[in-house]
Amino acid sequence: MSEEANKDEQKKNNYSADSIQALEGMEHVRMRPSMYIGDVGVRGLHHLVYEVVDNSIDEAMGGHCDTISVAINEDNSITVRDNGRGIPVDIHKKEGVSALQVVMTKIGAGGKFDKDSYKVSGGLHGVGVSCVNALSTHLKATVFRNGTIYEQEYEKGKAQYPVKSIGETEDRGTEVTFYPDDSIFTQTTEFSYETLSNRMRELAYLNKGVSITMTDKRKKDKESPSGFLEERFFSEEGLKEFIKFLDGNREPLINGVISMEGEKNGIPVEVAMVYNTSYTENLHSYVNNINTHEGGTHLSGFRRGLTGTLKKYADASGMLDKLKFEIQGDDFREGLTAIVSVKVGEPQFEGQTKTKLGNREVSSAVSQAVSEMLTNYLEENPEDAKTIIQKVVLAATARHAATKAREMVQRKTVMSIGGLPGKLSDCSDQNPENCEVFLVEGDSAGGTAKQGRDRMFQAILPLRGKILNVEKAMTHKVFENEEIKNIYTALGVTIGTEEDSKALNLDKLRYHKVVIMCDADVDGSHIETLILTFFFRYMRELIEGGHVYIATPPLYLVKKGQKKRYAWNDQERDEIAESFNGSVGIQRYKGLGEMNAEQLWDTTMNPEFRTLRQVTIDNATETDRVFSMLMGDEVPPRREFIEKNAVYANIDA
Ligand code: 0RA
Repeated sequence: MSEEANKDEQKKNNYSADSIQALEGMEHVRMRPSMYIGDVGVRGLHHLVYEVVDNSIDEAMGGHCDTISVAINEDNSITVRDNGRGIPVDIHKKEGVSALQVVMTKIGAGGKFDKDSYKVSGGLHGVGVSCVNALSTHLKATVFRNGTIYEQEYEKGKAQYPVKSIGETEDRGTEVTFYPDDSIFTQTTEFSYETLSNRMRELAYLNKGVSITMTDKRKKDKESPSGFLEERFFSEEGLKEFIKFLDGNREPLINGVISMEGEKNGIPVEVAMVYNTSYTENLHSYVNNINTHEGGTHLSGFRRGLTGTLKKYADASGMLDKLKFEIQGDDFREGLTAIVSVKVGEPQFEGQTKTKLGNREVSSAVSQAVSEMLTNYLEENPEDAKTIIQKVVLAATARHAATKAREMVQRKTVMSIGGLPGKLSDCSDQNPENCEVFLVEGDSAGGTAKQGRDRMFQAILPLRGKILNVEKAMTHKVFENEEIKNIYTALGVTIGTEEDSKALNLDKLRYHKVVIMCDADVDGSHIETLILTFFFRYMRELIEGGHVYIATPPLYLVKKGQKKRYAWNDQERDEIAESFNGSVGIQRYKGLGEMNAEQLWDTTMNPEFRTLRQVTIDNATETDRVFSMLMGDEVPPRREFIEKNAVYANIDA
């Protein structure tokens, strides 16, 4: 064999060996999708879109692209387009096929062959667009590059033909259209416009100067330029604007936004913060555009920088001279809303949900950045500085008073046995994994639930009327509240770990399901929101652990003679009535109290027939904004929200 032919033979062998490897990679993604995208539920489905968009964001961060569009098409497929350089289509030396095909079909290939690319973005799992391809029944990639339009299509990740040119163009960029595989995403393949647009808004704030348009072609809108439901997100000032959007429903304590943007020790750091008149602390942190729920070194760097700088300023001001106790870190963060965003080349993610940044070097970078930013601001705005320190002193004083209340909550839970709240009807099973507790609105419904339950594994905790609105209450009031104390004690959770004085300790959680059960009316949903607000602000780990559920009692009982069926909405009611043909009796349940124990068990509590809605936090930043709007002081935005969502409020009309 000639040398040339030998080389060719070798190349062919290599090529097939590599493509077998690639295939195995794709097969593995399809066999174990959760390993790559977290889960195959609603969250994983939307993750596919983020993965594709992240590639375009990378291109934008490298300065090659400023416009991205994302569309949910009429057939529920997704199209993402950018005006970047376009994925290269020339033959990849090592792989023997086009670079486009490598990017689309090789797990973990990403943009790695382009060493200069400024690649710090990438999804939570950083798995790349090839994973999306593997999990799609069909995907089409179109590249606009060198004056030519190139195209390649794939099925379940397999290329259907080599890259071909299909025409000429003056555009530049990449377009990807994909159809999620319903044999993988068995729960649903329907995309939520709201979920996607919330994420696109967030990305626009985190990457200023990039225009991101989100379109829903399933919904017509005569007023928008495209004729479809559409929003364009664009931020000139980045985090500075993001924080105004986030905190817009709270009353500002000072007028200014304190912000900085720059590089520290080679790490790009962006910080923005405001103080408001509330008592809650709202810290949001991002690494490479990913929300780091569990915090990490960047957040601890922020806290350290903040505490150090404010303490120094306060000491020098003499405003602390009369204070009889130490100011703590927490005191500096009451009424603080802040966003910290860093870009890290090789992020190490730790923690239960892999959303905690571990890189040591980031801590001092952020801490230094914050010190400089804050020192400047305090010097230039002495009035604001005074207002902030006064608020801190107030917080410290209140906290001092609250410590007792908090300790009570802690001590009680620690000696939990015998210390359970009198109102709790506990279950007999001792294994928390099997157990559930129903938080029930009102004593009378509580009584019915107690009769109807399976006492082996179901406990009942009745709550008196409306629980405290924690969004408006000072921390010590929260810990002094009887109903809230009962919740802590009944659940067996404690506050404070070695690392974080506010963290929730779930080691002794007594029930793995905590079910909120309220009337299916306006009052009921208000109480439900109050309880959720409490969980979100004070027991977020409980939600994140997947322990919080909402029960769904029926709205109607349709009867004809001996025949009886329940309905959960108007449509169901009408369908049942029709199937019973003839005159039927319809009972509208206004509250849980109208059901007897057996009915409540059959419809709402029996695991075999009930529907529990699990509470999840899809986007913590947006959830924070919504709670501050629903439960805060400002009335107009709340009214607007309720009017927009009047379908729910109308149930009783
Ligand atoms: C690597 C190299 C080059 C472009 C890209 C990746 C790229 C990837 C994606 C994914 C979505 N949109 C994208 N846009 C660009 C180009 C290198 C060059 O032209 O020199």
